[in-house]
Amino acid sequence: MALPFNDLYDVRSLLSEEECAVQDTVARFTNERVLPIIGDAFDQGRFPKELVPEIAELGLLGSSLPEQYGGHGLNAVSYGLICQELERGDSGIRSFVSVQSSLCMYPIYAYGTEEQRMRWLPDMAAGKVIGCFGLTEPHGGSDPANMKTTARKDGGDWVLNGSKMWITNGNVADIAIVWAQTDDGIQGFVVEKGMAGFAAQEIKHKMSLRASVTSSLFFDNVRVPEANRLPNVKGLKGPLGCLTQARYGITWGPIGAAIACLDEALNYSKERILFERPVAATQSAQLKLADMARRITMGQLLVIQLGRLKDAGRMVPAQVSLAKWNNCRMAIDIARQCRDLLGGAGITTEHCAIRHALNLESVITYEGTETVHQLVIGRELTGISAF
Ligand code: TGC
Ligand code: FAD
Repeated sequence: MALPFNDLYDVRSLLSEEECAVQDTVARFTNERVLPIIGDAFDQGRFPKELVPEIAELGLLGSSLPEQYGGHGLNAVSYGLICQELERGDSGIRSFVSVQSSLCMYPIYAYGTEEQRMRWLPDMAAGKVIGCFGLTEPHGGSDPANMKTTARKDGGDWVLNGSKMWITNGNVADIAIVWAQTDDGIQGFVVEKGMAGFAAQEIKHKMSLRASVTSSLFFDNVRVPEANRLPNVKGLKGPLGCLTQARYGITWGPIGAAIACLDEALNYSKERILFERPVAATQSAQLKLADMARRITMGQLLVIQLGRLKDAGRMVPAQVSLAKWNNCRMAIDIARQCRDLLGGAGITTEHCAIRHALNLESVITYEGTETVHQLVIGRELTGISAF
């Protein structure tokens, strides 16, 4: 019997029953609810917000958190599988879940008070409150230590000034987790929509992540009460700790995108007859397809081990960097090659390859560019920081 094209090494057999059930549930959601609409949403530059209640209903928002906060206590491998199956649909849908779960619910859970957890997390898990995460600033996202947004203590409040750029969910968010420089180092604040002086402006003309909202945020003397400061972390390790959670999910996501592209290219090249034989019967097409399957398989083995390390409490950020770098590079190369195998047909969003290839331009850039992750590994090996 032929091996399944999307699991040559039977990685599925390494999953528990619960992990398989999570994967199957999200796969069904992607097949039935995402794939039928996502090409049009991408064309129209529209985030399909109508999917949010169903995503929440399936328990995909903050899925790793304990139940009293609306989560389901899922393990890291299950969270990875959620990201993979969603990104098989579209990176924008996975992005929405990554930001809500890893970049917004996680810091409230990890750095917030019990009161703050109860105030926001259950509604966020239910999709009633949407979050965004403001770290990147216009003058240079790779170097967040050079942060210009400030928060100044004024009586019982904090006053925020500055701006953030490239913020996923910015214009659909009810709250923003905003990182700002204080006299006591970088701190996190929950800024609420409607607070005077706080504005979001959607970034237009994107050729990537078109089914996702990306915004600039502006803070002009925004008065934020002390009750909205996340008190349990100070310094860059606060936002970087959130990035480790989100980057972990992103190590899995692009595998889904790559599988979707390979699936499409396999079907197309078996049916496309040129020079009196299917394109799939040529050696050069088979070399390309075999190489894609090889790289997907390596990516799958990388993340299952990464997930097991995370679940054992042994994962370190450099391991996440290696997998983020490897799997984003693997997926964008595969998406581009699949686009090529489809010829002219590959340039329209009737097929998924070009949409995934364009989306992956963002995925390989956000959450640390490929270069940043390469330099993290370089520092790990040499002990010398080359940033
Ligand atoms: P360094 O100054 O050495 O360290 C500062 C403190 O942070 C700790 N730390 C980490 N903690 C947790 N996770 C990590 N990955 C961490 N990396 C460092 C570190 O131990 C130290 O702690 P302490 O206690 O000693 O103070 O910082 P560094 O030299 O390691 O950082 C340099 C660099 C370039 C790696 C870092 O600045 C970086 O990662 N830059 C890239 C910025 C980035 O990724 N931005 C992403 C913005 S969010 C986003 O893109 C969302 S997209 C979402 C979507 O739509 O899916
Ligand atoms: P820069 O940091 O200016 O980098 C420019 C180039 O310089 C890159 O090629 C980079 O690799 C290279 N470079 C950087 N440092 C070095 C070095 N030391 N040596 C050699 N080369 C180097 N941010 C958020 O805070 N929240 C979000 O929700 C969010 N969502 C995003 C959604 C999208 C669609 C996109 C595109 C970005 C999003 N970002 C978000 C921002 C993202 O994290 C940044 O774009 C990213 O960190 C890179 O920052 P930059 O764009 O300012 O590029």
